[in-house]
Amino acid sequence: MKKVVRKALKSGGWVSGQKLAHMTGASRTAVWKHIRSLRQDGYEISSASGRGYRLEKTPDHLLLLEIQDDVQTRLLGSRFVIRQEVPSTQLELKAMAAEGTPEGTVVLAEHQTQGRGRLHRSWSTPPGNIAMSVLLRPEISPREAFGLPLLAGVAVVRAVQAACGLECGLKWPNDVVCRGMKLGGVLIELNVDMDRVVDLFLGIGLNVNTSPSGLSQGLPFPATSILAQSGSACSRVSLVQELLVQLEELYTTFLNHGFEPVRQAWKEASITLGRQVQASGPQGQTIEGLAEDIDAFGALIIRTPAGEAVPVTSGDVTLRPQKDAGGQT
Ligand code: BTX
Repeated sequence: MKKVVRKALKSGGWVSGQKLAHMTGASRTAVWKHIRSLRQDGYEISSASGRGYRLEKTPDHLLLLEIQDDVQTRLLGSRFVIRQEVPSTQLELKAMAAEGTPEGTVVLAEHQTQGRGRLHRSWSTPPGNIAMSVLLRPEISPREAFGLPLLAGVAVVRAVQAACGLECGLKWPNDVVCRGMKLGGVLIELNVDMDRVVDLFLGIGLNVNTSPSGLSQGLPFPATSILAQSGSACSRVSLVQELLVQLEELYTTFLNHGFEPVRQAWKEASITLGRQVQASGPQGQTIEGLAEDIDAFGALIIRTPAGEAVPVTSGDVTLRPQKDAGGQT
């Protein structure tokens, strides 16, 4: 019933208490209780005698009702769990997977106390961020799963563009970068059995409505947020919904047609290819050269000055400054 009241108010304008009572089949006292509960959730609702109620503002909280309501996906979001604070949404989802939660389960948290990055690094989650983990169970080998972080990076770039109107790009493998600063990142962790993936935990961290001063200081790579870049807040609910749509579309393509279409999409979103880069090689050696391509599994191919094409499969790359410093770095 609360959902009906919220939907009626979201359609805009004044809605009388009598009409809401009629729509919900409840008493006007019950309607008033739902209004009070919505206000407690952060909805700003005006009331005026003779006119009824009017929704003034939807909160920027990750509310289950809001996210579930218009979500346009079939698989992703089969179950939503939204927490105020967890150590890490990845750890939360892993515990749920061990208990048999279905594929497509999404865990979101307003705050993480031990947010995880790649290579045992940490990820900070200041207020206004998105911290989300999604459970997938693709029938693939761990080697094929190598392409999934790149796939997720493309989904983030597309969703940020569609929901917030902001252009960003991908630094290999999956740093989401806007004007040379890190906007978000992707972490994939696997449970594997006999060379097959059993559970794939896809984590996305994204700085959305975080004020620039709220972003952690002293990071080796400058950080930014959608708010800082576009100058206006972006609805995290819409962004989460769009992220799930983009992820599901790319994931379906990947399952049906393999990595190649995703590879092409990643190349379009890349700010790495065509740049002089430095990376760590398989034996820990430093590789410098031109970021030429990504291969059929997503490894970065660096063409060294000696003309050798070296595939890089892990670690980070550093982009060398461009001669004309005007573009994205
Ligand atoms: P990464 O290893 O590429 O990036 C981690 C590095 O990024 C850190 O060492 C730090 O320098 C920097 N950093 C930390 N926090 C931020 C931030 N908020 N904005 C910009 N830079 C930052 C990227 O790892 C993968 C991040 C995945 C995070 C998600 S959140 C939901 C899920 N749960 C969880 O614990 N991790 C994932």
